[in-house]
Amino acid sequence: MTLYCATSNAGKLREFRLAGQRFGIDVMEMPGLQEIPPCDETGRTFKANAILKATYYGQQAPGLLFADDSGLEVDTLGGAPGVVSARYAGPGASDAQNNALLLGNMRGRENRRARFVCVIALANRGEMIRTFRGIVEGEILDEARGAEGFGYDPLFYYAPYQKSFGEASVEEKMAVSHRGRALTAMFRYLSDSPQRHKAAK
Ligand code: ITT
Repeated sequence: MTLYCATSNAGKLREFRLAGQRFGIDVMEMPGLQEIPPCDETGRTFKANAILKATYYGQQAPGLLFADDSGLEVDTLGGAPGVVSARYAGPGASDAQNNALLLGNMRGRENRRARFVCVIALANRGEMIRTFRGIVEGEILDEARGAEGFGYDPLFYYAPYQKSFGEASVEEKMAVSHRGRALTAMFRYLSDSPQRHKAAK
């Protein structure tokens, strides 16, 4: 079974493909994605933006397509960076710039609680089917640790592993992460629904 995804984030794509392999699902980048003008992510929630992306790109996909909207919520920053996680330090910001801003904003703060949130929206040729949500709780470190993963991973400490997501292998991260949980829910849903399976062929 092939499932298309719409993302321009290479870190996400790597994780999608790995999770798909576990369920025998071939996750492929949507053909022609780079030629389509990017979707305006104007929603105020992860769910709203995931739906915007899945319905927008899905109209041009040859079958089932999903999109992921995700980010980091930090309690002491009132939930920031939240839906603007990708552009926290401004439009086109790099991971390094976003991480530097987060570290600066966290300086001297005692409460380090944070979570990654992921909402995946699944659509069939632009018609919404369902959304799936995953969350993982952690703490913001006061300096980067590790070079694995992407985005805020080196600053996200996951206590059960006693390491940051930047120090965890992609397999370790996906076993517990927001994205791993949301993807598992979607793959289970598809495996349990033979009709959906058919639509994807
Ligand atoms: P697409 O919309 O093309 O999928 P994007 O990176 O712009 O790519 P989002 O708007 O969903 O995607 O922003 C997600 C941002 O949240 C991402 O760029 C990271 O900064 C952060 N993020 C999400 N999941 C993460 C993870 O697993 N590890 C580290 N940072 C993550």
